Amino acid sequence: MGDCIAAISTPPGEGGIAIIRVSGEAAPEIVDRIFSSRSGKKLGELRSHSLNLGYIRDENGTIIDEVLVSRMDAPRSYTGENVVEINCHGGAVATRKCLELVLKAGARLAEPGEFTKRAFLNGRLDMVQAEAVIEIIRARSEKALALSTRNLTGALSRTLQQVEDELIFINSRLEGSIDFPEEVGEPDWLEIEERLRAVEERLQKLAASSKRARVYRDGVRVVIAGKPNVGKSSLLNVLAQKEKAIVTEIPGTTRDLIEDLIYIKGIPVWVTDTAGIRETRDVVESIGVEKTRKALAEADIVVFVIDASTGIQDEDREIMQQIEDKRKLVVINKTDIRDRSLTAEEVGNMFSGVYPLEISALEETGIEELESALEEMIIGAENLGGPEPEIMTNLRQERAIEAALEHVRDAIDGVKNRQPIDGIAVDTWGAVSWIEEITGKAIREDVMERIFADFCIGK
Ligand SMILES: Nc1nc2c(ncn2[C@@H]2O[C@H](COP(=O)(O)OP(=O)(O)OP(=O)(O)O)[C@@H](O)[C@H]2O)c(=O)[nH]1
Ligand SMILES: [Mg+2]
Repeated sequence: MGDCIAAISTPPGEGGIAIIRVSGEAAPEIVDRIFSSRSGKKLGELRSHSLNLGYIRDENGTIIDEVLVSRMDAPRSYTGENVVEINCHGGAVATRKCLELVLKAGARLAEPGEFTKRAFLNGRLDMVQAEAVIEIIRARSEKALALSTRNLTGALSRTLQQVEDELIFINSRLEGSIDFPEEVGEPDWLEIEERLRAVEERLQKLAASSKRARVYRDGVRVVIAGKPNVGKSSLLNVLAQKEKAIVTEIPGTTRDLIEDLIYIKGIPVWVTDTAGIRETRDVVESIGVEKTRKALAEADIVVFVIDASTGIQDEDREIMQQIEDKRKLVVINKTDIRDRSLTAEEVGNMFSGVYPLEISALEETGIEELESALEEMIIGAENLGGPEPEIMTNLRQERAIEAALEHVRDAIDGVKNRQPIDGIAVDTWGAVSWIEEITGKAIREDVMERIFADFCIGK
Protein backbone atom coordinates (compact mmCIF):
# COMPACT_ATOMS: atom_id res chain seq x y z
CA MET A 1 0.00 0.00 0.00
CA GLY A 2 0.96 3.60 -0.15
CA ASP A 3 2.23 3.38 -3.69
CA CYS A 4 0.31 4.76 -6.60
CA ILE A 5 -1.37 2.37 -9.04
CA ALA A 6 -2.72 2.95 -12.54
CA ALA A 7 -4.58 0.99 -15.22
CA ILE A 8 -6.88 1.42 -18.17
CA SER A 9 -10.33 0.87 -16.68
CA THR A 10 -12.30 0.64 -19.92
CA PRO A 11 -12.40 -2.41 -22.21
CA PRO A 12 -9.49 -2.87 -24.63
CA GLY A 13 -9.75 -1.73 -28.23
CA GLU A 14 -11.17 1.32 -29.92
CA GLY A 15 -13.97 3.14 -28.18
CA GLY A 16 -15.73 6.47 -27.82
CA ILE A 17 -13.74 7.11 -24.69
CA ALA A 18 -11.12 5.33 -22.58
CA ILE A 19 -10.40 5.97 -18.92
CA ILE A 20 -7.08 5.61 -17.15
CA ARG A 21 -7.57 5.42 -13.41
CA VAL A 22 -4.78 6.43 -11.04
CA SER A 23 -5.05 5.89 -7.29
CA GLY A 24 -2.74 6.71 -4.40
CA GLU A 25 -1.54 9.54 -2.26
CA ALA A 26 0.60 11.03 -5.04
CA ALA A 27 -1.88 10.53 -7.89
CA PRO A 28 -2.45 14.27 -8.59
CA GLU A 29 1.28 15.07 -8.59
CA ILE A 30 2.10 12.14 -10.84
CA VAL A 31 -0.53 13.11 -13.40
CA ASP A 32 0.55 16.78 -13.18
CA ARG A 33 3.93 15.71 -14.58
CA ILE A 34 2.35 14.81 -17.94
CA PHE A 35 -0.85 16.90 -17.98
CA SER A 36 -1.15 20.53 -18.94
CA SER A 37 -4.58 21.98 -18.34
CA ARG A 38 -6.10 24.57 -20.67
CA SER A 39 -6.54 26.89 -17.72
CA GLY A 40 -2.83 26.68 -17.02
CA LYS A 41 -3.48 25.50 -13.46
CA LYS A 42 -1.97 22.42 -11.87
CA LEU A 43 -4.32 19.62 -10.82
CA GLY A 44 -3.31 20.27 -7.24
CA GLU A 45 -4.70 23.80 -7.47
CA LEU A 46 -8.05 22.72 -8.89
CA ARG A 47 -11.10 21.72 -6.89
CA SER A 48 -11.67 18.09 -5.98
CA HIS A 49 -14.47 16.43 -7.96
CA SER A 50 -14.03 18.75 -10.94
CA LEU A 51 -13.37 18.01 -14.61
CA ASN A 52 -10.43 19.69 -16.31
CA LEU A 53 -9.72 19.92 -20.02
CA GLY A 54 -6.12 19.75 -21.20
CA TYR A 55 -3.40 17.77 -22.93
CA ILE A 56 -1.23 14.80 -22.13
CA ARG A 57 2.30 15.42 -23.35
CA ASP A 58 5.27 13.11 -23.65
CA GLU A 59 8.86 13.83 -22.52
CA ASN A 60 9.45 16.04 -25.58
CA GLY A 61 6.36 18.08 -24.98
CA THR A 62 4.53 16.48 -27.92
CA ILE A 63 0.77 16.28 -27.42
CA ILE A 64 -0.39 12.64 -27.20
CA ASP A 65 -4.09 13.21 -26.59
CA GLU A 66 -6.58 15.85 -25.58
CA VAL A 67 -8.17 14.69 -22.35
CA LEU A 68 -10.58 15.47 -19.53
CA VAL A 69 -9.05 14.85 -16.14
CA SER A 70 -11.02 14.47 -12.94
CA ARG A 71 -9.58 14.60 -9.47
CA MET A 72 -11.30 12.96 -6.51
CA ASP A 73 -9.56 13.52 -3.21
CA ALA A 74 -9.43 10.99 -0.39
CA PRO A 75 -11.57 9.78 1.21
CA ARG A 76 -14.39 10.61 -1.21
CA SER A 77 -13.32 8.35 -4.06
CA TYR A 78 -13.81 4.77 -5.23
CA THR A 79 -10.69 3.51 -3.47
CA GLY A 80 -10.84 5.94 -0.57
CA GLU A 81 -7.47 7.32 -1.74
CA ASN A 82 -6.64 10.26 -3.98
CA VAL A 83 -7.92 9.26 -7.41
CA VAL A 84 -7.29 10.89 -10.76
CA GLU A 85 -9.08 9.68 -13.86
CA ILE A 86 -7.90 10.60 -17.33
CA ASN A 87 -10.63 10.44 -19.97
CA CYS A 88 -8.86 9.88 -23.28
CA HIS A 89 -10.39 10.00 -26.75
CA GLY A 90 -10.58 6.26 -26.89
CA GLY A 91 -7.93 5.40 -29.45
CA ALA A 92 -6.16 2.20 -28.47
CA VAL A 93 -2.65 3.52 -29.21
CA ALA A 94 -3.09 6.95 -27.61
CA THR A 95 -4.57 5.38 -24.49
CA ARG A 96 -1.72 2.89 -24.15
CA LYS A 97 0.76 5.71 -24.62
CA CYS A 98 -0.95 7.80 -21.91
CA LEU A 99 -0.82 4.86 -19.52
CA GLU A 100 2.87 4.36 -20.27
CA LEU A 101 3.51 8.01 -19.47
CA VAL A 102 1.62 7.73 -16.18
CA LEU A 103 3.74 4.71 -15.30
CA LYS A 104 6.95 6.54 -16.22
CA ALA A 105 5.82 9.48 -14.11
CA GLY A 106 5.84 7.27 -11.01
CA ALA A 107 2.78 5.00 -10.83
CA ARG A 108 2.89 1.22 -11.14
CA LEU A 109 0.52 -0.98 -13.10
CA ALA A 110 -2.44 -2.11 -10.98
CA GLU A 111 -3.11 -5.79 -10.43
CA PRO A 112 -6.54 -7.23 -11.27
CA GLY A 113 -9.09 -5.94 -8.78
CA GLU A 114 -6.54 -3.81 -6.97
CA PHE A 115 -8.67 -0.65 -7.00
CA THR A 116 -11.57 -2.52 -5.42
CA LYS A 117 -9.21 -4.25 -3.00
CA ARG A 118 -7.99 -0.86 -1.83
CA ALA A 119 -11.61 0.26 -1.46
CA PHE A 120 -12.14 -2.77 0.78
CA LEU A 121 -8.96 -2.27 2.79
CA ASN A 122 -9.82 1.41 3.26
CA GLY A 123 -13.28 0.52 4.53
CA ARG A 124 -15.16 2.00 1.56
CA LEU A 125 -16.76 -1.37 0.82
CA ASP A 126 -17.14 -4.56 2.78
CA MET A 127 -16.40 -7.88 1.13
CA VAL A 128 -20.01 -8.50 0.12
CA GLN A 129 -20.09 -5.13 -1.63
CA ALA A 130 -16.73 -5.73 -3.31
CA GLU A 131 -18.02 -9.03 -4.65
CA ALA A 132 -21.18 -7.27 -5.80
CA VAL A 133 -19.02 -5.04 -8.01
CA ILE A 134 -17.76 -8.01 -9.99
CA GLU A 135 -21.24 -9.51 -10.13
CA ILE A 136 -22.64 -6.28 -11.54
CA ILE A 137 -20.01 -6.41 -14.27
CA ARG A 138 -20.83 -10.03 -15.04
CA ALA A 139 -24.61 -9.85 -14.66
CA ARG A 140 -26.27 -11.71 -17.50
CA SER A 141 -29.85 -10.92 -16.66
CA GLU A 142 -31.70 -7.87 -15.41
CA LYS A 143 -32.74 -9.68 -12.27
CA ALA A 144 -29.13 -10.66 -11.49
CA LEU A 145 -28.10 -7.06 -12.03
CA ALA A 146 -30.82 -5.77 -9.70
CA LEU A 147 -29.85 -8.27 -7.00
CA SER A 148 -26.14 -7.43 -7.31
CA THR A 149 -26.92 -3.74 -7.05
CA ARG A 150 -28.87 -4.40 -3.88
CA ASN A 151 -25.80 -6.12 -2.45
CA LEU A 152 -23.59 -3.22 -3.47
CA THR A 153 -25.84 -0.84 -1.60
CA GLY A 154 -25.66 -3.06 1.45
CA ALA A 155 -28.83 -5.19 1.54
CA LEU A 156 -26.99 -8.41 2.37
CA SER A 157 -24.43 -6.67 4.57
CA ARG A 158 -27.18 -5.16 6.74
CA THR A 159 -28.95 -8.49 7.17
CA LEU A 160 -25.69 -10.15 8.16
CA GLN A 161 -24.86 -7.34 10.56
CA GLN A 162 -28.20 -7.85 12.32
CA VAL A 163 -27.57 -11.57 12.59
CA GLU A 164 -24.09 -10.92 13.95
CA ASP A 165 -25.38 -8.41 16.51
CA GLU A 166 -27.94 -10.90 17.73
CA LEU A 167 -25.33 -13.66 18.04
CA ILE A 168 -23.01 -11.36 19.95
CA PHE A 169 -25.83 -10.50 22.31
CA ILE A 170 -26.48 -14.20 22.92
CA ASN A 171 -22.76 -14.68 23.52
CA SER A 172 -22.68 -11.92 26.09
CA ARG A 173 -25.45 -13.68 27.99
CA LEU A 174 -23.61 -16.99 27.89
CA GLU A 175 -20.30 -15.48 28.88
CA GLY A 176 -21.80 -13.57 31.76
CA SER A 177 -22.74 -16.92 33.23
CA ILE A 178 -19.34 -18.42 32.45
CA ASP A 179 -17.34 -15.55 33.95
CA PHE A 180 -19.51 -14.80 36.97
CA PRO A 181 -21.30 -18.04 37.83
CA GLU A 182 -22.01 -16.88 41.38
CA GLU A 183 -23.47 -13.47 40.56
CA VAL A 184 -25.20 -14.17 37.25
CA GLY A 185 -26.16 -17.81 37.67
CA GLU A 186 -27.58 -19.89 34.83
CA PRO A 187 -28.58 -18.07 31.65
CA ASP A 188 -32.29 -17.86 30.81
CA TRP A 189 -32.29 -20.98 28.62
CA LEU A 190 -35.74 -20.40 27.16
CA GLU A 191 -34.79 -16.95 26.00
CA ILE A 192 -31.48 -18.13 24.56
CA GLU A 193 -33.16 -20.93 22.65
CA GLU A 194 -35.81 -18.59 21.28
CA ARG A 195 -33.18 -16.12 20.10
CA LEU A 196 -31.08 -18.87 18.52
CA ARG A 197 -34.12 -20.19 16.68
CA ALA A 198 -34.84 -16.73 15.32
CA VAL A 199 -31.26 -16.55 14.04
CA GLU A 200 -31.61 -20.00 12.52
CA GLU A 201 -34.76 -18.99 10.70
CA ARG A 202 -33.16 -15.83 9.39
CA LEU A 203 -30.14 -17.68 8.01
CA GLN A 204 -32.36 -20.38 6.56
CA LYS A 205 -34.43 -17.83 4.69
CA LEU A 206 -31.27 -16.24 3.41
CA ALA A 207 -29.99 -19.56 2.12
CA ALA A 208 -33.30 -20.38 0.45
CA SER A 209 -33.65 -16.99 -1.20
CA SER A 210 -30.09 -17.25 -2.46
CA LYS A 211 -30.63 -20.62 -4.00
CA ARG A 212 -33.55 -19.24 -5.95
CA ALA A 213 -31.69 -16.10 -6.90
CA ARG A 214 -28.78 -18.11 -8.19
CA VAL A 215 -30.58 -19.22 -11.34
CA TYR A 216 -30.90 -15.58 -12.37
CA ARG A 217 -27.15 -15.19 -12.03
CA ASP A 218 -25.83 -18.51 -13.32
CA GLY A 219 -28.63 -19.49 -15.66
CA VAL A 220 -29.34 -23.08 -16.62
CA ARG A 221 -28.27 -25.45 -19.38
CA VAL A 222 -31.09 -26.92 -21.42
CA VAL A 223 -30.20 -29.52 -24.03
CA ILE A 224 -32.58 -30.49 -26.82
CA ALA A 225 -32.22 -34.16 -27.68
CA GLY A 226 -33.96 -36.74 -29.79
CA LYS A 227 -33.48 -39.01 -32.76
CA PRO A 228 -32.70 -37.46 -36.16
CA ASN A 229 -35.27 -35.33 -37.97
CA VAL A 230 -37.75 -34.88 -35.10
CA GLY A 231 -37.39 -31.08 -35.26
CA LYS A 232 -34.76 -30.28 -32.63
CA SER A 233 -33.13 -27.56 -34.70
CA SER A 234 -36.53 -26.17 -35.63
CA LEU A 235 -37.35 -25.94 -31.92
CA LEU A 236 -34.07 -24.15 -31.13
CA ASN A 237 -34.81 -21.65 -33.88
CA VAL A 238 -38.28 -20.96 -32.50
CA LEU A 239 -36.96 -20.50 -28.96
CA ALA A 240 -34.09 -18.29 -30.12
CA GLN A 241 -36.37 -16.40 -32.53
CA LYS A 242 -33.73 -16.61 -35.25
CA GLU A 243 -32.31 -19.02 -37.80
CA LYS A 244 -29.56 -20.33 -35.57
CA ALA A 245 -29.41 -23.90 -36.84
CA ILE A 246 -29.79 -25.41 -40.31
CA VAL A 247 -33.09 -27.22 -40.80
CA THR A 248 -33.61 -29.71 -43.62
CA GLU A 249 -35.73 -32.77 -44.17
CA ILE A 250 -32.56 -34.89 -44.29
CA PRO A 251 -32.02 -36.88 -41.08
CA GLY A 252 -28.58 -36.16 -39.65
CA THR A 253 -28.49 -32.50 -40.63
CA THR A 254 -27.05 -31.24 -37.34
CA ARG A 255 -23.61 -32.55 -36.49
CA ASP A 256 -22.21 -30.04 -34.05
CA LEU A 257 -23.61 -28.61 -30.85
CA ILE A 258 -25.36 -25.33 -31.51
CA GLU A 259 -25.93 -23.07 -28.54
CA ASP A 260 -27.86 -19.90 -27.95
CA LEU A 261 -28.68 -17.81 -24.90
CA ILE A 262 -32.36 -17.07 -24.42
CA TYR A 263 -34.30 -15.58 -21.53
CA ILE A 264 -37.27 -17.33 -20.03
CA LYS A 265 -39.11 -15.03 -17.60
CA GLY A 266 -35.84 -13.23 -16.97
CA ILE A 267 -33.79 -16.40 -16.40
CA PRO A 268 -30.76 -16.82 -18.65
CA VAL A 269 -31.05 -20.19 -20.36
CA TRP A 270 -28.39 -21.71 -22.61
CA VAL A 271 -30.22 -23.87 -25.10
CA THR A 272 -28.15 -26.43 -26.98
CA ASP A 273 -29.33 -28.15 -30.13
CA THR A 274 -27.65 -31.49 -30.73
CA ALA A 275 -27.04 -34.06 -33.41
CA GLY A 276 -29.85 -36.62 -33.56
CA ILE A 277 -28.81 -39.71 -31.64
CA ARG A 278 -28.60 -42.86 -33.77
CA GLU A 279 -26.17 -45.58 -34.84
CA THR A 280 -24.30 -44.22 -37.81
CA ARG A 281 -21.29 -45.05 -39.97
CA ASP A 282 -20.80 -41.47 -41.01
CA VAL A 283 -17.60 -40.35 -39.25
CA VAL A 284 -18.65 -36.73 -38.81
CA GLU A 285 -22.12 -37.61 -37.61
CA SER A 286 -20.82 -40.15 -35.09
CA ILE A 287 -18.51 -37.51 -33.59
CA GLY A 288 -21.60 -35.32 -33.33
CA VAL A 289 -23.52 -38.08 -31.55
CA GLU A 290 -20.62 -38.45 -29.11
CA LYS A 291 -20.72 -34.70 -28.42
CA THR A 292 -24.47 -35.00 -27.85
CA ARG A 293 -23.91 -37.61 -25.15
CA LYS A 294 -21.45 -35.34 -23.37
CA ALA A 295 -23.83 -32.39 -23.59
CA LEU A 296 -26.59 -34.54 -22.13
CA ALA A 297 -24.39 -35.45 -19.18
CA GLU A 298 -23.82 -31.77 -18.42
CA ALA A 299 -27.39 -30.62 -18.95
CA ASP A 300 -29.47 -29.27 -16.08
CA ILE A 301 -32.62 -30.06 -18.00
CA VAL A 302 -33.18 -32.16 -21.13
CA VAL A 303 -35.93 -31.40 -23.61
CA PHE A 304 -36.57 -34.77 -25.26
CA VAL A 305 -38.30 -34.34 -28.59
CA ILE A 306 -40.32 -37.10 -30.25
CA ASP A 307 -41.96 -37.01 -33.62
CA ALA A 308 -45.75 -37.24 -33.79
CA SER A 309 -45.58 -38.47 -37.38
CA THR A 310 -43.35 -41.47 -36.78
CA GLY A 311 -44.63 -42.73 -33.45
CA ILE A 312 -42.29 -44.05 -30.79
CA GLN A 313 -39.43 -46.11 -32.18
CA ASP A 314 -36.58 -48.10 -30.70
CA GLU A 315 -34.30 -45.09 -31.05
CA ASP A 316 -36.65 -43.06 -28.85
CA ARG A 317 -36.67 -45.78 -26.20
CA GLU A 318 -32.89 -45.92 -26.17
CA ILE A 319 -32.57 -42.18 -25.74
CA MET A 320 -35.17 -42.27 -22.98
CA GLN A 321 -33.01 -44.82 -21.18
CA GLN A 322 -29.93 -42.66 -21.53
CA ILE A 323 -31.65 -39.70 -19.90
CA GLU A 324 -33.45 -41.71 -17.25
CA ASP A 325 -31.81 -39.87 -14.35
CA LYS A 326 -32.08 -36.40 -15.88
CA ARG A 327 -34.62 -33.73 -15.13
CA LYS A 328 -36.51 -33.66 -18.36
CA LEU A 329 -39.46 -32.48 -20.38
CA VAL A 330 -40.84 -34.72 -23.08
CA VAL A 331 -42.18 -32.90 -26.10
CA ILE A 332 -44.20 -34.30 -29.00
CA ASN A 333 -43.37 -32.20 -32.06
CA LYS A 334 -45.10 -31.93 -35.45
CA THR A 335 -48.58 -32.09 -33.93
CA ASP A 336 -49.73 -30.00 -36.89
CA ILE A 337 -49.57 -33.11 -39.09
CA ARG A 338 -53.10 -34.28 -39.43
CA ASP A 339 -52.75 -38.04 -39.69
CA ARG A 340 -50.19 -38.30 -36.97
CA SER A 341 -49.75 -41.57 -35.16
CA LEU A 342 -48.89 -40.40 -31.66
CA THR A 343 -50.96 -38.97 -28.80
CA ALA A 344 -49.94 -37.72 -25.39
CA GLU A 345 -51.73 -40.67 -23.76
CA GLU A 346 -49.69 -43.16 -25.76
CA VAL A 347 -46.44 -41.52 -24.72
CA GLY A 348 -47.62 -41.47 -21.13
CA ASN A 349 -48.32 -45.21 -21.32
CA MET A 350 -44.99 -45.92 -22.94
CA PHE A 351 -42.88 -43.93 -20.47
CA SER A 352 -44.55 -44.16 -17.12
CA GLY A 353 -44.78 -40.97 -15.12
CA VAL A 354 -44.20 -38.77 -18.16
CA TYR A 355 -46.77 -36.31 -19.32
CA PRO A 356 -45.63 -34.86 -22.64
CA LEU A 357 -46.26 -31.41 -24.02
CA GLU A 358 -47.58 -31.11 -27.53
CA ILE A 359 -45.98 -28.59 -29.83
CA SER A 360 -45.46 -27.69 -33.44
CA ALA A 361 -42.14 -26.04 -34.11
CA LEU A 362 -43.35 -25.33 -37.63
CA GLU A 363 -46.52 -23.49 -36.64
CA GLU A 364 -45.06 -22.29 -33.33
CA THR A 365 -47.84 -23.71 -31.19
CA GLY A 366 -47.35 -24.93 -27.64
CA ILE A 367 -44.15 -22.92 -27.30
CA GLU A 368 -45.41 -20.68 -24.50
CA GLU A 369 -46.56 -23.72 -22.58
CA LEU A 370 -43.12 -25.24 -23.07
CA GLU A 371 -41.46 -22.09 -21.71
CA SER A 372 -43.78 -22.06 -18.69
CA ALA A 373 -43.03 -25.71 -18.01
CA LEU A 374 -39.30 -24.94 -18.18
CA GLU A 375 -39.69 -22.00 -15.82
CA GLU A 376 -41.59 -24.18 -13.38
CA MET A 377 -38.89 -26.83 -13.55
CA ILE A 378 -36.12 -24.28 -13.03
CA ILE A 379 -37.46 -22.34 -10.08
CA GLY A 380 -39.57 -25.13 -8.61
CA ALA A 381 -43.34 -25.41 -8.63
CA GLU A 382 -43.53 -24.23 -5.02
CA ASN A 383 -41.92 -20.91 -5.96
CA LEU A 384 -44.10 -20.14 -8.99
CA GLY A 385 -45.90 -16.84 -8.59
CA GLY A 386 -44.33 -16.47 -5.14
CA PRO A 387 -42.36 -13.42 -4.01
CA GLU A 388 -39.20 -12.81 -6.02
CA PRO A 389 -35.94 -13.55 -4.22
CA GLU A 390 -34.62 -10.42 -2.60
CA ILE A 391 -31.12 -11.41 -1.75
CA MET A 392 -28.51 -13.19 -3.75
CA THR A 393 -25.30 -14.74 -2.51
CA ASN A 394 -22.41 -16.32 -4.35
CA LEU A 395 -21.03 -19.76 -3.67
CA ARG A 396 -18.47 -18.55 -1.14
CA GLN A 397 -21.11 -16.65 0.82
CA GLU A 398 -23.54 -19.52 0.58
CA ARG A 399 -21.05 -21.99 2.03
CA ALA A 400 -20.26 -19.65 4.90
CA ILE A 401 -23.97 -19.22 5.62
CA GLU A 402 -24.39 -23.00 5.69
CA ALA A 403 -21.43 -23.30 8.07
CA ALA A 404 -22.86 -20.59 10.34
CA LEU A 405 -26.23 -22.37 10.26
CA GLU A 406 -24.62 -25.61 11.36
CA HIS A 407 -23.04 -23.90 14.37
CA VAL A 408 -26.35 -22.30 15.30
CA ARG A 409 -28.12 -25.67 15.10
CA ASP A 410 -25.43 -27.28 17.25
CA ALA A 411 -25.84 -24.47 19.77
CA ILE A 412 -29.60 -25.05 19.85
CA ASP A 413 -29.00 -28.76 20.49
CA GLY A 414 -26.56 -27.84 23.24
CA VAL A 415 -29.13 -25.61 24.89
CA LYS A 416 -31.86 -28.23 24.66
CA ASN A 417 -29.61 -30.86 26.24
CA ARG A 418 -28.28 -28.42 28.82
CA GLN A 419 -24.70 -29.04 27.80
CA PRO A 420 -21.85 -27.07 29.39
CA ILE A 421 -22.16 -23.37 28.63
CA ASP A 422 -18.66 -22.94 27.26
CA GLY A 423 -19.32 -25.67 24.67
CA ILE A 424 -22.40 -23.79 23.47
CA ALA A 425 -20.43 -20.55 23.35
CA VAL A 426 -17.88 -22.21 21.05
CA ASP A 427 -20.69 -22.73 18.55
CA THR A 428 -22.18 -19.26 18.84
CA TRP A 429 -18.72 -17.73 18.37
CA GLY A 430 -18.15 -20.14 15.48
CA ALA A 431 -21.27 -18.77 13.80
CA VAL A 432 -20.06 -15.21 14.35
CA SER A 433 -16.71 -15.93 12.74
CA TRP A 434 -18.37 -17.38 9.63
CA ILE A 435 -20.56 -14.28 9.31
CA GLU A 436 -17.47 -12.11 9.64
CA GLU A 437 -15.77 -14.15 6.97
CA ILE A 438 -18.60 -13.22 4.59
CA THR A 439 -18.50 -9.50 5.23
CA GLY A 440 -14.73 -9.51 5.39
CA LYS A 441 -14.41 -8.26 8.97
CA ALA A 442 -12.32 -11.31 9.65
CA ILE A 443 -11.41 -12.76 6.32
CA ARG A 444 -8.43 -14.96 5.63
CA GLU A 445 -5.75 -13.30 3.54
CA ASP A 446 -5.71 -16.09 0.94
CA VAL A 447 -9.49 -16.02 0.58
CA MET A 448 -9.34 -12.28 -0.01
CA GLU A 449 -6.53 -12.58 -2.56
CA ARG A 450 -8.47 -15.21 -4.46
CA ILE A 451 -11.57 -13.05 -4.65
CA PHE A 452 -9.77 -10.03 -6.06
CA ALA A 453 -7.67 -12.12 -8.44
CA ASP A 454 -10.96 -12.88 -10.17
CA PHE A 455 -11.51 -9.23 -11.07
CA CYS A 456 -10.41 -7.60 -14.28
CA ILE A 457 -7.50 -5.18 -14.48
CA GLY A 458 -8.62 -1.61 -13.96
CA LYS A 459 -11.45 -2.49 -11.54
N1 LIG B 1 -44.89 -30.59 -40.10
C1 LIG B 1 -43.89 -30.25 -39.31
N2 LIG B 1 -42.62 -30.37 -39.72
C2 LIG B 1 -41.62 -30.04 -38.88
C3 LIG B 1 -41.87 -29.53 -37.58
N3 LIG B 1 -40.69 -29.28 -36.99
C4 LIG B 1 -39.74 -29.62 -37.89
N4 LIG B 1 -40.31 -30.07 -39.03
C5 LIG B 1 -39.61 -30.52 -40.23
O1 LIG B 1 -38.87 -31.69 -39.94
C6 LIG B 1 -37.65 -31.72 -40.66
C7 LIG B 1 -36.49 -31.87 -39.71
O2 LIG B 1 -36.38 -30.72 -38.89
P1 LIG B 1 -35.06 -30.37 -38.09
O3 LIG B 1 -35.38 -29.22 -37.20
O4 LIG B 1 -33.92 -30.23 -39.02
O5 LIG B 1 -34.90 -31.70 -37.25
P2 LIG B 1 -33.67 -32.14 -36.33
O6 LIG B 1 -34.24 -32.92 -35.22
O7 LIG B 1 -32.84 -30.98 -35.98
O8 LIG B 1 -32.89 -33.14 -37.30
P3 LIG B 1 -31.34 -33.58 -37.22
O9 LIG B 1 -30.51 -32.35 -37.09
O10 LIG B 1 -31.15 -34.28 -38.51
O11 LIG B 1 -31.21 -34.49 -36.07
C8 LIG B 1 -37.62 -30.43 -41.47
O12 LIG B 1 -38.05 -30.68 -42.77
C9 LIG B 1 -38.59 -29.53 -40.73
O13 LIG B 1 -39.17 -28.57 -41.55
C10 LIG B 1 -43.25 -29.40 -37.17
O14 LIG B 1 -43.57 -28.97 -36.06
N5 LIG B 1 -44.20 -29.77 -38.06
MG1 LIG C 1 -30.90 -30.57 -36.35
